[in-house]
Amino acid sequence: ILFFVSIVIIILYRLNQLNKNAQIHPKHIYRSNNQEEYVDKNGIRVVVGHYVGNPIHKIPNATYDMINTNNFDPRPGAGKNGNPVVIEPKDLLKMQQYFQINRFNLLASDRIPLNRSLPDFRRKKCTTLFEDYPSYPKTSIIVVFHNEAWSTLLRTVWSVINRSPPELLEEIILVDDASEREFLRKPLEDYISTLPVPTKILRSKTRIGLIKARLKGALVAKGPVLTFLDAHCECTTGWLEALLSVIKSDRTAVVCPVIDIINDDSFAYVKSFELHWGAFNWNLQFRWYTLGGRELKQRKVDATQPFNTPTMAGGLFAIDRQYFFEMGAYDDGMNIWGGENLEMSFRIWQCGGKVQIAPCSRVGHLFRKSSPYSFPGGINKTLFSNLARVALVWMDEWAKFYFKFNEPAGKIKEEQNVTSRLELRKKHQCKGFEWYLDNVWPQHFFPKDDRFFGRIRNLGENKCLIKPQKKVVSNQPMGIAKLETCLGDDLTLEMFVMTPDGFVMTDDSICLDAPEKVVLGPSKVRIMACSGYNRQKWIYDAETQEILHLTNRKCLDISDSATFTDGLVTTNCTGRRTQKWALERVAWK
Ligand code: UD2
Ligand code: MN
Repeated sequence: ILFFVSIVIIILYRLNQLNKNAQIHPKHIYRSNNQEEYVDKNGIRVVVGHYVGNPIHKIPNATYDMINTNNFDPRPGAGKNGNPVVIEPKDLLKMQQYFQINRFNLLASDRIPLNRSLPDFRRKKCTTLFEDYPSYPKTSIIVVFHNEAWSTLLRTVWSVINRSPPELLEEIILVDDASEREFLRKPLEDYISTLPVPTKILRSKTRIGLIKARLKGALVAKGPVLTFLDAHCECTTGWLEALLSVIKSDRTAVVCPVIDIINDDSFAYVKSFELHWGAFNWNLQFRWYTLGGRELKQRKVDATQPFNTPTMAGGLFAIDRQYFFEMGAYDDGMNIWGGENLEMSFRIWQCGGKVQIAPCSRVGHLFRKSSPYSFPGGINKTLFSNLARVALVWMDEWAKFYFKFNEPAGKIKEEQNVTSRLELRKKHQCKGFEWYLDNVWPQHFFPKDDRFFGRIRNLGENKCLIKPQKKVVSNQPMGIAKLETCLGDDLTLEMFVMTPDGFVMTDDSICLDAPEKVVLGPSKVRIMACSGYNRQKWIYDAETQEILHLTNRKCLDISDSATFTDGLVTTNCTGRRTQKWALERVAWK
């Protein structure tokens, strides 16, 4: 009897387990904020996630074998035409184990053939614009990697080979930044020796980071143009011609493709939003924001022409090789990851070049929610040192602004030796950061002398306008304009800028916004993506202390509706106390 009871218990237990596994939804682990990290006995950094909402499901670590073996196992047709890959319920647990290794769905990636087809999202006109491509300069493709997966790395390489005119490919240079995986050594060397385009691997024995790794590649490159890609990209038809054509006509242009999205869960190739350019927030984090007015206008005339962008994302761009070195290549005082994209963007713009996006060039990039590798020296120290260097060399007095609101960077700024970079800036007689803000990014939200910067306090309630916290698409928060108890001096949540045009803006390019026309009653005021339209223009009357909407001519006020607590409205100006505001300047220089 005992025997049978045990058997029944075991069967029930197994069924229960299977059932649990089947219920695991692929989205669960990576959305988890409950992650543990440790270094295992082989010195490999492992991340363990927990299923959200169900602590019973602890995900087993990726095993040593999973991490160190090449598990590439292509299935015909998987991911075809950029379609998502579906993992059967029975493999979901395994999938989550593999996910930890590179922080993307490695199991899905390993099932997609290296030469999968992709959709062509270009405008029709793009297909006829580059027929003179044989006259374009040739390029070396440079891909740096650290512990990249076989399938993503080689799909990057094959997408280059399959979708670039061979006449334009000088060579492919892979730079291995001290990867630990066995399959990235001899097996990779053997594999690339069979490729139809000359391909070489450079190795760094020690971890030098992506900036120095790219420099290493650039130094041996023979092509007149350097084209950089991350190690998990997929290029689509026409991508290279559209980049090289810009450089052919202007050697001082640094050109980026439109970056589409390879989904980290499904590996679907997803079209990205077109009307974006690259900029950055007060913490010097790269951000996509809505295109500036001048560029929008230009797009309406011809949406296939390259347009200016204040900064580049960093990973995907082409540049004339001689120009790259003439202009100071990269700052080799920067380590591991981060900041080099802003450094190069500021430098190129301030020293007479331009950074552009070529809309006929589309390349997919695998965007991840977290970084899979270690940061020797610590992630914060590394990143803040790199950003401190950017600020010290290129941002003039706005460096003070950055350091004031980013203390960890401020603390290590003295350790940075940027003498040679400052000399470079002098040698090229580069313009200042103010010129850059005024001319390259007039829509910026940095505190120039011509505008108010500080706290906006309501005198009726003695509370301050606050930046909404909810993040929506493209990382721009938005929401109903609200007041909070006013905080200390250095709290960026309460800092606003009022531009001479009347925009009340804050970090992340969000603006105070109300309807242009109001017939009856109060109308809600929101804080949302700056659009440049009149609905976001305000007038501050220092005498009456009212904040007046430019077009609806009503006053900014606190709603007295019970269902709309603390939300702001525009309503008829009556002179009541809640319509009075103090603009309190905050000093930062
Ligand atoms: C973005 C850029 C990336 C770089 C970075 C800031 C895009 C699409 N990507 O982050 O190119 O500019 O911002 O620095 O614009 N790598 C190394 N050694 C290291 C770390 C990374 O070789 O120590 C490689 C890595 O394998 C990858 C590339 O550098 O091929 C970029 O790293 P990432 O993919 O983690 O950066 P990403 O896309 O988050
Ligand atoms: Mn990347």
